[in-house]
Amino acid sequence: MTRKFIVGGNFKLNGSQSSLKTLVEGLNQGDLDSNVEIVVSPPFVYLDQVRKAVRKDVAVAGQNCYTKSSGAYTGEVAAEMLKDIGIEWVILGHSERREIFKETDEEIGLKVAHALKAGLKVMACVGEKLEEREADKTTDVVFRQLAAIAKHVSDWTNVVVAYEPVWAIGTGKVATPDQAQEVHKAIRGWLKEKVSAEVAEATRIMYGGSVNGGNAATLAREEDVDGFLVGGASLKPEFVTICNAKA
Ligand code: G2H
Repeated sequence: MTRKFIVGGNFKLNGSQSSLKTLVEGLNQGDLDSNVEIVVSPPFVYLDQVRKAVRKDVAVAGQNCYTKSSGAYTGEVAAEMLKDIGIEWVILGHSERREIFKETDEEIGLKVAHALKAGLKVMACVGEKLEEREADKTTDVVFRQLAAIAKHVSDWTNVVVAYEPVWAIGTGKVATPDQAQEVHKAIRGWLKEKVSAEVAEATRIMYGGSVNGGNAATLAREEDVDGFLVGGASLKPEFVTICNAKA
């Protein structure tokens, strides 16, 4: 089975109307590999602007959403609202949400459940911290995070797993291709054991953490690396190089 390569641009808390206009124009003019699925994720307030302006073969993702559809939850955004404005994807469980905003495994599982129910596709993020890797706990942590997500998923068609080692995020310290492959293979093994061989074979596992135009092609050669979730470099022209890394 061939898994379609997927590249996400997670703009995080960056951008303005004017800078995103320029960025989208760059993408629209870029020579993008048509065999790659591309998704960009600007901050909420720019989702509509980006969705309307970006080429139709590039999808748009929210960077988060809540576990409820509506109500007295000041400051939150519902999956249904993202759907309502034509957004197809959402990133959930990013380590910045886990660390800075104290989202728990349980809460992330509930968010995944709700987003899928609302009809969004989900990039579900997992990844270990440096001290956890050094204590040889990488797979313990990643499997624990995966289990909390998998508990709420009955159909994996609309789920992509993003493995993002926290020590590699925004640090310039990218995982080596071997390090990435080792964990991606372990994740696929976990899916095979805990879900099914079919789901393990079909589910895409993206790598995230300091991916750039210089290291993407080498990482993309690894058997179980099915794409990238890109932060800093997605705001730069080299994002096009990363999208084409598999070509
Ligand atoms: C990891 C990644 C994007 P960066 O968070 O999700 O960010 O590429 O800046 O390390």
